[in-house]
Amino acid sequence: MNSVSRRRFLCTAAGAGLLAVSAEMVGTVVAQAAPRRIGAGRFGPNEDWTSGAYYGSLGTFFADVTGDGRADAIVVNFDTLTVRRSTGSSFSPNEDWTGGPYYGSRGTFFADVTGDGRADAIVVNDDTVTVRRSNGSAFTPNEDWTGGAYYGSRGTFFADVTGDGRADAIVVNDDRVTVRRSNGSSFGPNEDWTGGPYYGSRGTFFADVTGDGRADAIAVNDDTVTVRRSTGSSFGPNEDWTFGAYYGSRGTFFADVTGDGRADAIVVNDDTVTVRRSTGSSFSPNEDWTGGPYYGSRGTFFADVTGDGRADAIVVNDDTVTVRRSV
Ligand SMILES: [Ca+2]
Ligand SMILES: [Ca+2]
Ligand SMILES: [Ca+2]
Ligand SMILES: [Ca+2]
Repeated sequence: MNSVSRRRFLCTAAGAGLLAVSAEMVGTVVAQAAPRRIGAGRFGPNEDWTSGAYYGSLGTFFADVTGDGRADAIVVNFDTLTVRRSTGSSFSPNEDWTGGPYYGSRGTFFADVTGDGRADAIVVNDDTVTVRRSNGSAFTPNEDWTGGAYYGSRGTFFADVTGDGRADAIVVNDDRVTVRRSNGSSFGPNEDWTGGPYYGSRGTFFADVTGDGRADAIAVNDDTVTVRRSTGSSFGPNEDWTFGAYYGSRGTFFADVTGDGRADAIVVNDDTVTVRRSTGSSFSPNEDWTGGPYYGSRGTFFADVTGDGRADAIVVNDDTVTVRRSV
């Protein structure tokens, strides 16, 4: 290690709060993780990623089912479930991942409940929650993960609220938010994480806005957006993160578009897409990221399809799927 890189490491270590580092310790550092590059703060030009229609009658989803860090494009139809892998600059040809119907009467979801880095396919039915694990090229046979009914009157969600890398099962009801932790092969017993009602009139979301690896609970109401941080075993007190109304007529989303590990708040309106960055304790002022209308007739999504750590903006229309990269 030359003196330049050594100085850089010492500087980084001091910045991280490690004040005394011996030369010997420095010498043992073989490689440091490259710092994430923070984006310029906009979505780039339109790119056609499918060159033709691609959407599902039961839903279109973007999640990394292959485990390479790039979100893939998934469509759910009555007869089967199809994946098109992200190459980083387009979606490759159709692959049948279930060889037959797979969807839930109360919803179909994609999240990594096993913790291997590949999003698994989850269906919620009236009587149970079923998981089919991703093996990287297909979804494996049905596994019953709840042994009984589990869904919320105000929504059912899958997000890692405990920070162990496995998405947990969350239901929102009128009186509370309940979590069942993933142990990698099933969901554990019910835990009350709010001790009372918590939901938003315009939507309830679970995303890691603080950057500690645990998804936090977010409620979007007419007058403001509130956050309750995950402590790993409950959601903490209410915090006002916008001090005023913030929601989109075409949707409100939480995804890390800047690449700092904290999910940002995104609203889609008829005229533009607006981002408010997470500071870790609030959402900062409005930024126009598209300079004009950008939404899909069949849905608008934010997911990292390029694999650089920043969520991109995806619109699904009748004729094609368009991506605008976070740049
Ligand atoms: Ca992928
Ligand atoms: Ca998995
Ligand atoms: Ca968090
Ligand atoms: Ca961010």
